[in-house]
Amino acid sequence: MWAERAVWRLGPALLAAACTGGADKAGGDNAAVARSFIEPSLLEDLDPSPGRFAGSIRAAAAVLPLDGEDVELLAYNGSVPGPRVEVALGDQLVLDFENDLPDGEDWASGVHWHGIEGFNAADGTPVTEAPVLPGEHRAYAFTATRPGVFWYHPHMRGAQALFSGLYAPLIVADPDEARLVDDGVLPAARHVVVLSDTHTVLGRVASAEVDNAMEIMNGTEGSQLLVNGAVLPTLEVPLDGGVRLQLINASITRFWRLAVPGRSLIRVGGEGGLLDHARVEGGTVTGARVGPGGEALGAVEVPLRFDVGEVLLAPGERADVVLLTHGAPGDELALEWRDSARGRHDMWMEGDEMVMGDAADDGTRPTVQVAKLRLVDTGAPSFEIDDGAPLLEALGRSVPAAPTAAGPRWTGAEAVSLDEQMDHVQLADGSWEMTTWFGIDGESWHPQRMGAEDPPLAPSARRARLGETIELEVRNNSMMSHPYHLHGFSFQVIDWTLEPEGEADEGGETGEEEVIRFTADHAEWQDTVLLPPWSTVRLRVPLHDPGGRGQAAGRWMQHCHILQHGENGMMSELVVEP
Ligand SMILES: [Cu+2]
Repeated sequence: MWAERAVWRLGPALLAAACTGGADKAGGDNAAVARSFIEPSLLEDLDPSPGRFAGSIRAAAAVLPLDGEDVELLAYNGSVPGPRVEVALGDQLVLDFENDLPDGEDWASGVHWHGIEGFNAADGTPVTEAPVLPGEHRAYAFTATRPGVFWYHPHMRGAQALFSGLYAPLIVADPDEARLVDDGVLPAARHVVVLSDTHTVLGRVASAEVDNAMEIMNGTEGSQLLVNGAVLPTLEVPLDGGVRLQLINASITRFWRLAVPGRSLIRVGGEGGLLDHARVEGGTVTGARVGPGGEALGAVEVPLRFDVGEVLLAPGERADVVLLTHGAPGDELALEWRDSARGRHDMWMEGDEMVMGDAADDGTRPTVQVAKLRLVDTGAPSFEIDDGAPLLEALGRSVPAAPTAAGPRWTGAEAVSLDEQMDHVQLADGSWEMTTWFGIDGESWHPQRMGAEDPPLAPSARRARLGETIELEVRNNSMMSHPYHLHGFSFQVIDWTLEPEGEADEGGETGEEEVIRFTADHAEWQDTVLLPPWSTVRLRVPLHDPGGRGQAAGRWMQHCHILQHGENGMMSELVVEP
């Protein structure tokens, strides 16, 4: 089903000119001089008291070296990525954000703390606060209530802001991490690795705010693939040990399928902290065929869109992985970006009819080396880890399974539906114009576009109460992959359902054909989940209030993290009542 070339019939031919304008800004061969690996600098803690962290973050234009030239970027505290915030579980943070972005360029901003739970007033979106205008500042206060790899970025004009450099890591350490390192369960060497892309022309970042319907549909991918803001940096890693890489996909559109030839990236954690066991993922997954009446029809192996030992991160997703570094001093390992089919669209003629479907090179574009890992003898103790190695289990702990639903069940016909449409319309002068449309539950909504201080509620908003656990299905009602992100609350995936005939019955009822169901084989908290075309994911979302004072009540956004999709309407809200 993954290889099926679905098409969308658009009717009579368009002018050829309307068909050009793919979203890939250029080749992307990363043919640059290797630079040394620069880790995002640690944000200084201005509060000496234990359990509290106070920091200052300033967004401003900055001219920084990128790929051999000086480029005008936007940066937090003068660097891309911005400074990394590292705290312990339970720490209380106060982060003062100063907007020093260029005045007169519509850079109203704010900071969204991606993955942080339960502090609505600090969520940094157009439905939780008035924009921070250039010259203004705002303090965000929240508590780090879950360990994991998080990040922060603007939620206003996000596509252009992130393409220009505004993103940074936020790491919340598990209280037992030091012990796991001491016990040789995790390697001592750890690096934060922010993955992004951009496209610069004559020292300036290209626009990601385009009106080309095809580029809006596909999203903008930059030609320069950046690892911690650099093209092809070199990272020194300890010989015969392991290195832990905390990966964050901060790209506005690009999917990062990462590989190290000859080695496995072994996942030890991600968006919600460490796992019970280490996992080597990729390859195929076993699903259960289910007939229209719910009857079991046997097992089936389904290929994933990344191979064994690789990691696939859609925009907004994170992973915590370990790479073994056995070898000889001076050996270099390559970190590679590989393409992964995501339903990137193209248009072509069939007879006299214009059709749209997966681009011919969707998932097969050339591999790009994005970083080098040089083995250095540091005297570090040798280290081993393999698939299934106990992590939290080595401590007698485990990730608790999410409680079963004691609240709304939005499943089946009630599922949250991610919708997209591309069309061409004939104008009064007889010419044709392409249009794109994105929505949730059939409603296109984006609060910033309304220009209001207090944006009206999304027509597709869902309501629930604090303390309830929602059972929520999210359905990808399209032939393109979309990463779904929920603000404010972590969820666990219960199962996925694929509709192999999804393309054939577009607009038809679900439940009429055979489907393939995959049940999650481990418990894990996350806030972003990738939905392949014509698939449904079932989530459990406990609406807890970690601050304990009703601070988790409020308007929380849910949206596609391909930022142009979200900003063009694939966005909604979850309203949590106290
Ligand atoms: Cu999307």
